[in-house]
Amino acid sequence: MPRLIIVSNRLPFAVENQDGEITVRQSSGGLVSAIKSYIERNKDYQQFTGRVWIGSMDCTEEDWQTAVNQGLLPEDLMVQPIFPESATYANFYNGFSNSVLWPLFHYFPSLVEYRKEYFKDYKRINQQFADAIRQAYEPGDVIWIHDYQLMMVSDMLRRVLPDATIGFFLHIPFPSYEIFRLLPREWKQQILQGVMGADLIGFHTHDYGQHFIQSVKMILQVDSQFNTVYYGNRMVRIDQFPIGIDYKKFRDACIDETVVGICTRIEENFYNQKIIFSVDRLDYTKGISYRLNGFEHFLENHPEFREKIVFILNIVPSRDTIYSYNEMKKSIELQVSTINGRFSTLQWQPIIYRYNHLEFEELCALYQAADVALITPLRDGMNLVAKEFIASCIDKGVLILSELTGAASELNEAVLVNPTDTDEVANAIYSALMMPLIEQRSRLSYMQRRIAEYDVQKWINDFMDQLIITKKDQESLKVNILKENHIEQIVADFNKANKRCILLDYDGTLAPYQKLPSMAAPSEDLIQLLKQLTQNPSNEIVIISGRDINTLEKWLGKLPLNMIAEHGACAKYRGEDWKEQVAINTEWKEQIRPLMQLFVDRCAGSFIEEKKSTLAWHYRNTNQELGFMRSRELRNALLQLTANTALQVVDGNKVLEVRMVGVDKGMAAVNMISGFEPDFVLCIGDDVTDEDMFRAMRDKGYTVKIGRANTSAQYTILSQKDVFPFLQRFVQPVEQKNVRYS
Ligand code: GDG
Repeated sequence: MPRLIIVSNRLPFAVENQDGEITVRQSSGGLVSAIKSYIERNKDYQQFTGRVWIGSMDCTEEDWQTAVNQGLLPEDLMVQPIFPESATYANFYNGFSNSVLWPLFHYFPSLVEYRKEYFKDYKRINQQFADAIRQAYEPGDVIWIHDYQLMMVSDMLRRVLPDATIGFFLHIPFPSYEIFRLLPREWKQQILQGVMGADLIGFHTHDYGQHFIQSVKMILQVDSQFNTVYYGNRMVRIDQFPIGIDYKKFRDACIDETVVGICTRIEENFYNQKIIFSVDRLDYTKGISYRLNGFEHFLENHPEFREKIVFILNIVPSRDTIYSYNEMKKSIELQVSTINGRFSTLQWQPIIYRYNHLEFEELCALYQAADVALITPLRDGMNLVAKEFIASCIDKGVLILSELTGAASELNEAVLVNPTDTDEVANAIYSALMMPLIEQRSRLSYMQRRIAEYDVQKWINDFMDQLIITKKDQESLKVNILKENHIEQIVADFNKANKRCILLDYDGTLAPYQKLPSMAAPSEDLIQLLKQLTQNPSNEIVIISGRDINTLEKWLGKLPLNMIAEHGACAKYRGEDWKEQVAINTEWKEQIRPLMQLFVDRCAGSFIEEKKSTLAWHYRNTNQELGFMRSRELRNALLQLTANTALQVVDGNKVLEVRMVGVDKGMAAVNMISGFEPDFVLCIGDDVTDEDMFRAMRDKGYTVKIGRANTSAQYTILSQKDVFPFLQRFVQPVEQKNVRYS
């Protein structure tokens, strides 16, 4: 049975040395809270035989060893510390992680410090993590890497452990492509490549996942289907897993003696006053200054509430070695004292401000005592405090929550606000204070049910289940490279057969792609090969292409071939005339052509190819990045335009093609071969449009895909160059076989 290797920047506790006395302190924070409760609750859980937690330690190796020797470390998991060199770590942590990724991913691009040494050391520390994981790794282990500090570890590991099961979870938002693309080219490419080393990539919300997929498509130029990205020879899944809390722990705290005791004291202290509460790490993303503005505005608008409310604002020290965080702390403190100075009376002060870490019991007591939780970050991946508050409410409590948190998408019954809108925040405080108890309870019960249902156990189990499923799906999608023994079998079957049918796509299969479609005329060698194949009357060779009739006639018309043009719209049997296979309606072209023309104008080098039944926009010959970007835009526009019509948008190899539904290579191939009754079928193709043919032919014969990509074909040939030698294996003297002429 496998072990679970959890990897996070920090281990879930700190080792401190005070005058030679070593102590171990639990750390707080969303990630740590979640995984610690999972481990506590799953002591006997049988899915994994063991748990290893790898993370960095901010202490000397000697102090660590002392803590180990004194038995101060948790027994329920193996911990493997990493001791990074301090200057490198500072560039990695304060630098790249917290002065580049953190501000950018939280939509504060102006705070980003683009310094090369930060990126260099980010990579270095990520490599140190990858090396440590590799050392700890045993075959079969499941590796789960967490958060923005370790975005390059998955790929570094994948290079040395190609078959490992790796999951990655991002705890902060993934920003929209327009924000992410601000990173220098090399950084953004390597970060995305880094994350794509994982098998399953998890985000808190659907939006973050979509943003990530969009960036991967634009920057790494790969394609996706729903939540699946095909990257190199691997299938990577992207999904949403909104992190939950340990609901039971917070419910149990509601009846815990110590907690109830503290709660009672708070309530007595603020007798006759409503309590508004907030707790946040010190961070600009938490929007504390806007929150204070909103509160001040509320006090201005509602003098009747003076002396009747108190706002307990608890800020937890964080990243205080970063200069800007210290400046922010000073500015918050100034704002608090300005508001207090302005509204306090001899017996009342509106804001109780604290800058400290709370014990768990005190935190729970404050959640319970609060009438209103005011949680208004400018951005937050999820925000666990909101969920913890809801879980702690017994018979009262209103949550005012920023709509810019991940939690807002689950907690619809909260009073949702835009944190920068001072009026809205002030009004929300007023309506929360005035909300009838019955409404409070009704809203709470909806939210509590949801949080209880998808708690931290569910979150982790869900992620693990999806990771295992992804791994299995990858296995079933692995391409099956056509090897010599397969070729021998295929050739043997060919030789045994009385009637053989070989269906061949043209571009990318028989001929390599060229800058312009008109440049892909067949070489003399190819003509000779086709001639030889067609010499044997037992062979029916079918060229099945998206090309128009004229081009196929011009290039191949003199050979005794069967041909299918325009993906099946027209067909011609050997020696006969071309026939339209479906009634072709072309009125739709008038709607589509102007849109495609717009993209021709906007993307130099792209052009429209008009065939009888289809319109295609080619972008092979454009600037790679621009062409890809425009192709995504055009694809979206075409999909919108053709929604609920009989038209289909085919996303081919550097081409977007619009055609009528029902015209595809699958149907065309079936129709064509039905007349031949072959006892041997081989079809070869490279493009998305050939997939229809592969699906239709899979149970009729051999199917071969050119190029490494996800396919329904049975076999894969990696390079177009290898098609020619493969086809030569089917050339044989006519009299060698027991030929039956048709
Ligand atoms: C990141 C993302 C995402 C806080 N102060 C004290 C204390 N805490 C505990 C809370 C809560 C956790 O720390 C904070 O979680 P958040 O979710 O609010 O924020 P981050 O730490 O920034 O977490 C965030 C999270 O990862 C999980 O994916 O939600 O968006 O930024 O559990 O209770 N606990 C104690 N004393 C404190 O003073 N005991």
